[in-house]
Amino acid sequence: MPETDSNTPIPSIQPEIPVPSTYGANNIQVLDGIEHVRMRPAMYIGDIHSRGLHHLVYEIVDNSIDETLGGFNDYIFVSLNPDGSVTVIDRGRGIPVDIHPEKGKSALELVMTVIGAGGKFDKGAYKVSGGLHGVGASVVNALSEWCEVEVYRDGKVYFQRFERGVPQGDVKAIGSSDQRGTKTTFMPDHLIFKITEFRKDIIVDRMRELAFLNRNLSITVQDTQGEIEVFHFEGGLKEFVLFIDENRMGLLKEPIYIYGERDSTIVEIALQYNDTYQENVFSYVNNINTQEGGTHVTGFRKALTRTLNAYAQKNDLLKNLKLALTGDDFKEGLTAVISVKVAEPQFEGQTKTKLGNSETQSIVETILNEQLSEYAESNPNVLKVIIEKVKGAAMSREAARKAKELTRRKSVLESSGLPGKLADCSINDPEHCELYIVEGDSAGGSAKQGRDRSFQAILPLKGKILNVEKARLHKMLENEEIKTIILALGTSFGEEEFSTEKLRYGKIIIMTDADVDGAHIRTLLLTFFFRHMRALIDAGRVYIAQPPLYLVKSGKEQQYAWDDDERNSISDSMKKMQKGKANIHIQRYKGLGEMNPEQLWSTTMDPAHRSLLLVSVENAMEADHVFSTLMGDKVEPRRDFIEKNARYVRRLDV
Ligand code: 0RA
Repeated sequence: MPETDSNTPIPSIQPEIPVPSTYGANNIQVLDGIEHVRMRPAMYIGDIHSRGLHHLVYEIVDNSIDETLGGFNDYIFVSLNPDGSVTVIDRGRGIPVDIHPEKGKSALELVMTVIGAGGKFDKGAYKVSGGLHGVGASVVNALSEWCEVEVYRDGKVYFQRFERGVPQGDVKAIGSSDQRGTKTTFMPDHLIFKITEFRKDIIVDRMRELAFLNRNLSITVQDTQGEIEVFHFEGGLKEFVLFIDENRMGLLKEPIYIYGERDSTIVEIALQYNDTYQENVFSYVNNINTQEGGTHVTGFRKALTRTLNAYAQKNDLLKNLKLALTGDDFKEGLTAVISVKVAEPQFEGQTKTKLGNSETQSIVETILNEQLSEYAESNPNVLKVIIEKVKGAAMSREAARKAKELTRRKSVLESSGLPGKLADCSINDPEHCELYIVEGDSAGGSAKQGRDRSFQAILPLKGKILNVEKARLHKMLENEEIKTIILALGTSFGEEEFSTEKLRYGKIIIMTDADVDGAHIRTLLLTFFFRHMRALIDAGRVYIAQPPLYLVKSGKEQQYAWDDDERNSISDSMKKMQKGKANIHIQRYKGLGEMNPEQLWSTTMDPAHRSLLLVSVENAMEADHVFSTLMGDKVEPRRDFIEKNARYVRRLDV
């Protein structure tokens, strides 16, 4: 994603919204609301790029999900239409079309035009409302060139059309039908969005997730070619965990599944242990991914640790372990999904994705304690496997502690504490400093000569770093390249010691060759940052450099190209200036080392001309899936993934 400020209001270019002279105060308010959304779309949907665009679909789908949570709907159809619009259909109760006594307008029109009206309607017990969700269909409507709603209700079909949020006539009956439900079609406004093309894979990821989270729901996605995928998982979260661990070896025959209700809170949990060393816990409240966790996750951890610990003690399974187990020991190789449905969720935290309801913690804790101890009593063999895994984690924790002490002492011995290979910059205000992590000594040499040494530091790596997907903590700390990176960053390492505040650079820029090896090294580095320094990615500190792929030369003229299309259009235009007589020479850069220092500076490192890709994680569950596919043990899924995704890879962005 390029660096942009999506909070900038959208000025001018907006077509005037014609206002009939008979409009009263109510309507002026409505129009003010719509105009505000169009002036500051990022306030409502996050940004005006790909993320915000796809958010429009989620917003409409959320309304259908509300109907599902209320028990009124079991089917959602999402179509990416050839003209660029999107259609969402459900079989819920249908948006009411009767006239609101005070406002003198149909409920449908109010839902579609009054910003914030969505939440005021009683849509059932477990409303979706967290993070950016729940801004309502009216926001989607305001940001659409046009939007058409059909309601199937009371034997009739009702219809209303809107343009840039403004109704084009009242709702009217246009036919009869024995169906129930709502059909919304909208065309995202190209005056608002920088990107207006929907990506099927992004939509599919979220629809699959929603289908896992709502076992009674069937979701169909149709793409612009008319191809259809259906998501329906009767096993619910159990199948979700199997999907997450598709590329890992499970230790239990099947995930453990827990379901319980108490005081109108619904708790659903599935968990599995696998043969890796990471923990993957994904949590949801009313179908919203709670990235920052919250009380439901705290309740889960407490109950898991307590129940397993108590069982192990009681059955004398820890006798030859010389250490006491800690909460962390239960995390190694754990994959779990926690989904709660809460009537009045309180969202907190930086991104409003942390559940605050204190009662939810004890509800989750109680239900898990009860059901997991019951499960343990009747499945002693499964418990043996889990406790063995936990003991292994405890012993490796001890080994890691010793290894860490060694690295600490060693870094103290080195006079500056910085790795010898690092060519540091001269200023030391982190905000203005950049660290280039570069593949190989020759590219490192070019980068060192080409850089602006006042604020750019260069760290050349000696080839491939360790694949951290398969390594335990202490193995990682024995790896020279990893140690070098940690020392250069200055952040320290590990759950307790790591701190973004100690980061010595404002930008960490991965700069690798444009070949297969380069892509591999970049993936290894991203795996490391994602698994062990995720906070740096979330803080927007990690970037990928974009060296050009081609140099197109004709006589004295030369231009760089970043992809095949650009290369072709440059060479075409060179031919036309020189009337077809041009002698065009195209050089394909395979390695950074093929560029001289000046070229590397002017194309890739100079802040005035370079373009960097910011690495961000849209969906942690999907990112985990990609990394475990690419870096895990199983070969088949990796081959499938690469074949399926090759067409999305242009400049191999993330
Ligand atoms: C308000 C009230 C009722 C249903 C809905 C909204 C509703 C909204 C959407 C949006 C997409 N699909 C939807 N389905 C239903 C309840 C109406 C009743 O009591 O019959």
